[in-house]
Amino acid sequence: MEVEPEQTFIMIKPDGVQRGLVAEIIARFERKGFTLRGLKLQNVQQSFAEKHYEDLSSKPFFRGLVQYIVSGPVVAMVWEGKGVVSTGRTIIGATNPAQSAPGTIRGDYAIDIGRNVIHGSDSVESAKKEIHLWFPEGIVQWTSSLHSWIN
Ligand code: FUP
Repeated sequence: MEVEPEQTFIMIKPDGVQRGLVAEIIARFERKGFTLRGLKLQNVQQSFAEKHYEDLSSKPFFRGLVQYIVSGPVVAMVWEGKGVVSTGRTIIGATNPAQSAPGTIRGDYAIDIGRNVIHGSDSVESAKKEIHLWFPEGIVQWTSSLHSWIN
């Protein structure tokens, strides 16, 4: 039986885009061995940001979080590979940059929980939901002819 490859949704938030961290972040996922499956730069409508973060709608920081996400373009991506949801979260680092380890993206590039550069799905289930929300058009299908040894 063929197992569906694991995918995660990664978003470079407006501060990551405006600080010129896009290439650096993509490089970290590529070098780890994950495969890029979807990529787009886009502005986010308020209602869309509210939908993306709907699980946090009762939190006191929700309004500020939505304002931050709509403040400039974000880079929305789908990455694929073994354990990519969990390993992606490890690469990203803890939510609060004060607690993110050096060597992680937030540990290296952020100091404020409200400007923490990047989002990554927290489970396989939420990854599916987020990929469907952000890429309703679907993603490019391709098979690497070079790196079959990776997976
Ligand atoms: P994460 O999965 O690491 O993005 O963390 P959460 O889903 O718990 O939070 C989503 C976003 O809300 C975080 F990226 C930053 C923001 N947030 C705050 O601004 N203040 C908080 O106290 C907690 C989260």
